[in-house]
Amino acid sequence: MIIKRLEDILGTDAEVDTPGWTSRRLIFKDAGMGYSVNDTIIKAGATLDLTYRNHLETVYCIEGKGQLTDIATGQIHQISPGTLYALNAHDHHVLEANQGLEMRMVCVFNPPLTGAEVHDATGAYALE
Ligand code: 9YT
Repeated sequence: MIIKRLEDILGTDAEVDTPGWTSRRLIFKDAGMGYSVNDTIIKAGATLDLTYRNHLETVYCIEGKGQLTDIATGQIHQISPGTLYALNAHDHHVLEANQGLEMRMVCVFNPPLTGAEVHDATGAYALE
């Protein structure tokens, strides 16, 4: 059994900070679970243009507000606590956090992240 607390990983290598987001990586590949789990802050006003071509991702919003654009259809979805989106088709999407309000998301990736990934120029993570 693995027990982790967010407070124990803050300030360690498992906390990955970028200009748009900070990802606190709770479960990653080493755990052998077949998926990874992050507690991710999307910074207020951030706009993320993402296509996880190598991963499937499910995202569950627990704090903050923003909007998600499905680039293929142009559909815009409002995201708020209790909203989940699952990128089941490697969907090209743009996530925007409202100005003045960060978002907090629980993010699950399959295959699992190794722990240190940051996005490449296309908004993807490499397949490790
Ligand atoms: C929601 C989203 O994809 N944010 C980018 C960061 C990523 N989810 C991560 O590594 O936690």
